[in-house]
Amino acid sequence: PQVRLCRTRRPQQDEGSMSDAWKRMAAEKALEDVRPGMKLGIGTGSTAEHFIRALGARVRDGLDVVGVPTSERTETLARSEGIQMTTLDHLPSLDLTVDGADEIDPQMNLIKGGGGALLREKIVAAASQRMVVIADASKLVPVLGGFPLPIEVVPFGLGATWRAVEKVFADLGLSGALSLRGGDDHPFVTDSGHYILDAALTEIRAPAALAAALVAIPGVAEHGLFIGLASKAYVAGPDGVATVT
Ligand code: ABF
Repeated sequence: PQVRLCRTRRPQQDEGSMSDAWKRMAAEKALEDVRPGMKLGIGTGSTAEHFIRALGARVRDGLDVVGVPTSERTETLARSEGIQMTTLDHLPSLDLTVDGADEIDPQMNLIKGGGGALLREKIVAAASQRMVVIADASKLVPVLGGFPLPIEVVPFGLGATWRAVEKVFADLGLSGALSLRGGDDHPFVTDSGHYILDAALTEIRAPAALAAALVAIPGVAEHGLFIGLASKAYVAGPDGVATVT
């Protein structure tokens, strides 16, 4: 990937809010990719929420776009911002999806799903001609896996799916603990009624092989490895917003 730095103003806030200021800078940069009449996939998470607010301001100034949300909370925020929203049933093909990420590697493979919306995020990204990632610089990593990999699973047969996932890790020489997000008593439930297993793997050296093995497990609805889906990333840090292509 090529990195182009375009220097913009540096955030003046204290260290604690720098990351949020960078997220906002990356989100606002992505508005440059939005054209009138576009059909947009709209991501989930705090960076995506900056994008939704910035897009809402443009819409109220007359920009004509229609969005498809990647989560119910994104839909609620986007509608409150005045953005026209629809579904993939009405618009099965989108021009552009703008979404955040938990990790971005040098090949622009991603880990997503820390926010629990990975299944809808992947469906929407896959229905889009282009996916642009927006992130602060902490999300750039040399190798994926420092962030626990989210795996969205069907509640039925959880024990068997859990064991099958562990077998995939063992077969691929990966070690790391699996945990049910939210815990046994109050598992986190996704917008699609699934659970999430978080896999603390440390390093994923062959993300494509792992992705293929995980989706072959019947109880796995999706996983948070996004391979070959993103075409560009705006990554903001102390030196401004870098464009990664
Ligand atoms: C979504 O939000 C997720 O795929 C990812 O897990 C998360 C990124 O969070 P944030 O933008 O809040 O850092 O994009």
